[in-house]
Amino acid sequence: MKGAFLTSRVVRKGLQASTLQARQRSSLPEQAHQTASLVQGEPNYPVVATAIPGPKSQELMKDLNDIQAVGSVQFFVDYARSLGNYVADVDGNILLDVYTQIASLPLGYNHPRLLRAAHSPEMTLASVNRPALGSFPDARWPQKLRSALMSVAPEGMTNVQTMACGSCSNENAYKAMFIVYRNRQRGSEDLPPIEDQQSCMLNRAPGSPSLTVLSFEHAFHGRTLGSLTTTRSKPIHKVDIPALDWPVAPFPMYKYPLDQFVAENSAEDERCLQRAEEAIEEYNRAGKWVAGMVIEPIQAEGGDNHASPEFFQGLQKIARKHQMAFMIDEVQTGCGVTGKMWAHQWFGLDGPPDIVSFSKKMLTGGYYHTDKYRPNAPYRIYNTWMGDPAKVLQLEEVISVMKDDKLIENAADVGAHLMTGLNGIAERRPGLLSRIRGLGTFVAFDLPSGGQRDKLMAVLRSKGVVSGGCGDASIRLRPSLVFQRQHADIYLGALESALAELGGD
Ligand code: PSZ
Repeated sequence: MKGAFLTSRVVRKGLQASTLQARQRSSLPEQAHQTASLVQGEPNYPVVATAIPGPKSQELMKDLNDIQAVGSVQFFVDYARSLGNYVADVDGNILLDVYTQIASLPLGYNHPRLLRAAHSPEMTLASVNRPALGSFPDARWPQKLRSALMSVAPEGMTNVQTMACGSCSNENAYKAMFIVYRNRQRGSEDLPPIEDQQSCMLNRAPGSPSLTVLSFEHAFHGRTLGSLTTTRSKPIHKVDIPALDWPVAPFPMYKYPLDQFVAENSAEDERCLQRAEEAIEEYNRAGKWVAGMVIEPIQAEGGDNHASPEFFQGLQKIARKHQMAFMIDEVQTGCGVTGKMWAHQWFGLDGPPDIVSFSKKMLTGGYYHTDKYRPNAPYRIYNTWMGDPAKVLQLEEVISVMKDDKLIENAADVGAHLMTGLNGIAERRPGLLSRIRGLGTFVAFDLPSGGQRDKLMAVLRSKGVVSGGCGDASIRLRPSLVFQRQHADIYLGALESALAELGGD
């Protein structure tokens, strides 16, 4: 408890200083009406004291550069002074964070309930004694899985496997697909015959079969070798890295506003469904059997591309018809941000998907699956840690805060507020913002060019807002679940003034 007190005192002390600076330096109007912040003591608005990255960040970049590549580092963070929706940097800037560590902070920074949970005796034990979960779990592990992960499992998904990160969750889920597919092809759940066991040691068929996974254009499923084959968002992720010959289908690209292009967008769904089925049939004919398909409910890294419930229902039917797994990657869309715990719950699917992977805001990686995808022998899906109980303890607290503070309802409400605000800006500044799209706070919009998008993000940062880009010319919002209307208003104000600076060029 002493530790908890110290940590929160550090956070409070930092914020007192920041509030003073805010009075002196903020160029943004103070919000007249604030609803009570979901994270007590949070700053009221951003403070920009230096260029970003500031001199201290630049110094640290030089230091780090001696040891590793720093090309992707934006600035160095002062985690002790960050709170709620505000990230503090080492140069005294306090920034409204609508990107939140690549969409991975469920409750913002230093949430008091997470700080308290961090000092519980069971968290201390879990942190000091990290188990090899597949072999030596703690007595409370089944109950912890139930109270954290299974309490929010998608309907009908009876199993969960924890993993370390999003990429390795997907990677292992693909393995589960292949095991089930081969068992079905052989018509047996027994261990594979000796011929298979010998040939797999040479990476040859039949033991190493040419099974495949269908993924979609613009998809992002991770960067490890198998998951990277299914990633198709940007060349920089893939170039020079060997990839497997696996099928691809187009993801629908809709015309906006959606209500004006109903017929065109529905034809686009049909086209993509047809192409998906053609790709599956083509690969099956060539003996590169398609064991499953993987898809994001909303493509995130690839440009925040949304598709209709009908499209996903159609895919589920195709997967059933071809006896392959239907897997949804909820690494970025999960944990309540879309206004439902899982984004695919918007789609009215006919029963559960076969596999749903998660990570980011869920704090632990992993995947839910139906009974059918349980491996038929020990050690087929396995590694040293297979997740981390400390992260599951944190998640238990996150889920409890989500319920107490109605954070999923909050995401739906703030998301609607954001969409109204963005549409208003688009009307006032025609030709600048387009394709405004979102579910809950999972919101994005486009600029006329990638160059203007990058410039807008830089201007936003100079006004104290950290945002993220995706796709060719999109800006996306990925705030945490404690992002409220007052934060949305600050964001919208900063956006409008940044757009005025950009002008019409
Ligand atoms: O550049 C990167 O490596 C990034 S930027 C954002 C992500 C990765 N997202 C990770 C991600 C995801 O959005 C989806 C839908 N599926 C899988 C992943 C991979 O998760 P990690 O990064 O935990 O391996």
